[in-house]
Amino acid sequence: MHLLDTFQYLMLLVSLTMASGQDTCSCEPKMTTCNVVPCGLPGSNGLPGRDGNDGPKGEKGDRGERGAVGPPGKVGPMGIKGDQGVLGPKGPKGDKGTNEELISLKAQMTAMQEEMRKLQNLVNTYRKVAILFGAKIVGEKMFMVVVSEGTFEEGKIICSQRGALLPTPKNGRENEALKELAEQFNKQIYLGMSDEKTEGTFQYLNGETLIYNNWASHEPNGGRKENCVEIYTNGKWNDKSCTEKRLVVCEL
Ligand code: MMA
Ligand code: CA
Repeated sequence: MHLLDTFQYLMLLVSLTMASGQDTCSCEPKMTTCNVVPCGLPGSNGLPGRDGNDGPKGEKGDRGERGAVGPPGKVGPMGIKGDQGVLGPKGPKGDKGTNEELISLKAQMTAMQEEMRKLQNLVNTYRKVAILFGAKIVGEKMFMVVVSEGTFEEGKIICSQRGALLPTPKNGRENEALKELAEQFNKQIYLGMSDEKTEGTFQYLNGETLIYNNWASHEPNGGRKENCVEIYTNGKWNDKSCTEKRLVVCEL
C-alpha cells in the first residue's frame, strides 16, 4: 500500500511538470475541461495521403540539340565511262624461238630448194625440146612454126587451137627472132594485128594499140585493100591483103 501510494504520487508530479512545460495546449477543448489531467500524451503521425490529380499541360519545350549522323543512303546510278588510260609499259622480251621450229623451217627450205631444182631442170628440158622443134625463144616468149602455108584467118585458127596466138613482136629482139624464122623458111609471116576495124590504125587482135612497129619504107600503103601485116625475111613490115598464103607461126 505504501509503494502504490508513492508511485501514484510520482506519476502525478510527472504529469504536472509536463503540463506546465508546454506553452500551448493542442488538446481538444473537451480535454481542457479535464480537471485532474488537462491533456493526454500526443499520438503518432498518420499515413501520408493519396497523390493529387495531374496538373495542367506545360508549355512547349525548347528545340532539342542536333541528333547523331544517320546511316549512309542507297548506292547511286553508275557513272559514264571514263577516258582511255595511258599506254602501259613495254612488256618483257618474248621467249627465244625453239630449236625445233628452226630445224623444221630449215627442212622446209631444203625441200623447197630441191623442188625448185627439179622444176628448173624440167623447164630446161622443155626449152631444148622447143628449140629442137625449131622454136625461137626470146625472154619469156616463144615463136614456133606450125604450118608451112595458111591465110591470116587460117593462121588465127591454127594458133588458137594450140592455145597460142599469131605472133606480135613488141621489141627489136622479138622482131629479130621472128625474122630469123622467116629467113630460115624464106617465107613471109602474118602478124597478129590488123586495121580492119579502123582503117589506118593498126591494133593487136585484142584491140590494144601497137606499142612497137618495124614498117618498111612507104608502108603501110594498102588502104582498105591491105588490112593485115606481114614480116619480110629482112624483118621489115608491110601491110598486105589477108588472103595470101603465108608461113604460119604462133606465139606462146
Ligand atoms: C606490093 C604489095 C604492097 C607493098 C608493095 C611495096 C605492089 O604491091 O606487097 O603491099 O606495099 O608491094 O612495093
Ligand atoms: Ca603495103
